Parts: sequence; structure tokens; C-alpha cells
Amino acid sequence: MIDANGAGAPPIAAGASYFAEEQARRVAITTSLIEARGMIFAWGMSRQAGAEDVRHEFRAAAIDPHRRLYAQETPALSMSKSIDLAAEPYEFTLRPEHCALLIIDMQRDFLEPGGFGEMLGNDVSQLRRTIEPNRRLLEAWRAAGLPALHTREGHRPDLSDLPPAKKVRGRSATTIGDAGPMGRILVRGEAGHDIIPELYPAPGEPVIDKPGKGAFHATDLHSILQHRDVKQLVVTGVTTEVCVNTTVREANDRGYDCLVLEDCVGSYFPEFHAMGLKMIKAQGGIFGWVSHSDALIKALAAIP
Ligand code: C5J
Repeated sequence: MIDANGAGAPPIAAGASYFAEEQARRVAITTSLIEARGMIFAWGMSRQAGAEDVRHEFRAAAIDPHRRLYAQETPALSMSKSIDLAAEPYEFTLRPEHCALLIIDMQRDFLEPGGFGEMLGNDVSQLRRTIEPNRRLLEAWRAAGLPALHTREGHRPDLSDLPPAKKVRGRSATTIGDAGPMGRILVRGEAGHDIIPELYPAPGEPVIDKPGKGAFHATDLHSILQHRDVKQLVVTGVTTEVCVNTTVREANDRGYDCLVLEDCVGSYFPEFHAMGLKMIKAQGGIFGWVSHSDALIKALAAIP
């Protein structure tokens, strides 16, 4: 019988604690060797390239663990210039070669007067204020040659991907799949399901059709981003507390850093918008960073 103080337990085999300590010591040595090798490689690359901004990146990496993580993961790719921009809870370091813009659900049925959102009694002007900042950002983003992706919430015409629970929740007389003011509600191929003309995807910009609130659920978004070595997402769109928040949380669990732009996301409910942003940046950025499109557009102008 072993009591709460450990009396009665069999004696620890001689040398067992030494063995554990030795193992921990070896792990620590191996880790620092890997780290050192990454740093030496980075320094060598910088000398070869002869680029001052690369050496700046190396020096920054030496003092900033966040940058060091990227330098270890992909030493060659992290050579290009990174740009710090004002954000909360602290500055966001944009790495253009690892960053994509993800615009969530800027669909006609959510944003346009006469659409499904307004039919439910929502004030679409709360969402429409995000159109112009998103348009300006998308223009600057494309001009900088960076990748943009768009999402649309909706279902197959046969509704086979619509969970019955989602169909009936809300007890509304008109639900997903029924005839709405701009075609069948949240059904792919219908006019209301499409993206508003102001932010229409350019050829080559992936459009992710998602059946859920989160953009990673039941889509190929994660593999598309991995193929392009994306590690950071600038997330904009609607609505702040529903599809934007869900996507940011999903992205966070998959290892992405997310920057959300407060003027480029919106909700029918201003208080949910404010809280949705607070939830992202709370506790030292538990899900990511919050900034403004002006700060990002300014940063984009610094990309050579
Ligand atoms: C989005 C919703 N896009 N609120 N959908 O947030 O149902």
C-alpha cells in the first residue's frame, strides 16, 4: 500500500534519475545545434546575397523568438524583407512571401439591399461599410502581387451537404434552399450566393465554397495554402462574430497567424462586431492580431 507521501513505493532503480537528466540534456544540446545550424545558414545566405535587409532579418531573428521560428522552418524563404505594422495587442510582422488575403463571404445575399440578410430584418448598411475598405485593400494587395482568396457560404443544389440541424434552426418560414429574393437561399450557382461585384474575384484567385461557418471545414483551403507555403492570413469579410471568427479560430488551430482588419470586417450587430474583435486580440492575441486597412496598405507600399 503506497501512502500520500510515497511511503511504501518500490525504491527507484539506481541511475534512473541520472538517465532522465542525461536524456533531457541531450535533447537540449540537439535543439540548440539545430537552431545554430539554421542561424549560420541564414547568415551565410545573407552574405551571399549581400542584402542589407536580409542581414537586418537575421539580426531581428536573433532577438525575436517569433521570427526565429520562421527562420528555422524555412531559412531560405524567410530571407525576404518583412514589414512591421501597427496592430493590437502588439505589432504584426508581415512576411509577404508567406501571407495571403482571405476575404470571407462578401456575398450578395448578405450585403445587398433586397437580399436574404435584409429579408430577415437585418441592417445591411452595417456590412456595406466594409465594401470600400476591402476594395481599396484588394487593389493594393493585387498591385503588390500577393495572393488573394475568397470564400462563399453555401450548399449544393441538392442540399446533400446541408446538415438538417442547420436547415431547421431558427424556425424561420424561409430557410436555406428555399426560394429567396435572389434565387434559392445560400445555394451555389444562385445570384444571391455570388460575391458582390465590387469585390469580384480576379481570374486565378481561388474561390472556396464552404458549407459551414469556418472556411477550413469541409474545404480544400488548408491544402491550397500549404501548397503556396502560406503561414499568415489577413482575414476580412463578414460577419465578424460568425464566419470571420470561426475561420480565424480554425486557422489558429492549424498554425496560421491571423491579422484581422477592423474596418474590413462587419456584423449586423455592432456590439457583436466589437466583442468579436476583442476576443481575437485578448490575452496577448489568443487568436491573432487586429489592425486597420490603412496600416496594411501603408506596409504594402514598402514592398519592393
Ligand atoms: C457569415 C452568417 N458569413 N452570419 N454567415 O457570417 O451566417
